[in-house]
Amino acid sequence: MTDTDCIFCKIVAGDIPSTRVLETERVLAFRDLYPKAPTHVLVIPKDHYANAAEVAAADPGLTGEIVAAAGEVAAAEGVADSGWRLIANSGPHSGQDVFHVHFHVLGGKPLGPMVS
Ligand code: IU
Repeated sequence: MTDTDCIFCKIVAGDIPSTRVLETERVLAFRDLYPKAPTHVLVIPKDHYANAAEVAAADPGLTGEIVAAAGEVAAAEGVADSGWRLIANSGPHSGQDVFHVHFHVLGGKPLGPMVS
């Protein structure tokens, strides 16, 4: 499932470059282009889903693979022990900019309050 207008689908296809840090059959993790923390990696399903609820409803197993991949990324980045955050924005109030579901893996510094 691909959306031809979706920038993250183009990253999955390799049509737009990214710095990949982990890849499985169904999941890709790559560095955020504008990092908000020393570790800032986006974990996405290769198939196109708009948001976390949509992928969870369609394929709970895939959602588990994404979260597991996020944990592997955190370990590989060396932030598993110091702590890290997993965020998936959904919709306008959350500030979601890209409508291909992505889980932000953030860490490497104290992250402060979750909502400001
Ligand atoms: P958001 O949750 O939809 O607001 O997050 C989108 C993220 O995607 C944001 O942190 C951007 O910096 C990031 N990003 C990227 O890494 N590469 C891109 O080509 C684009 C956005 I467009």
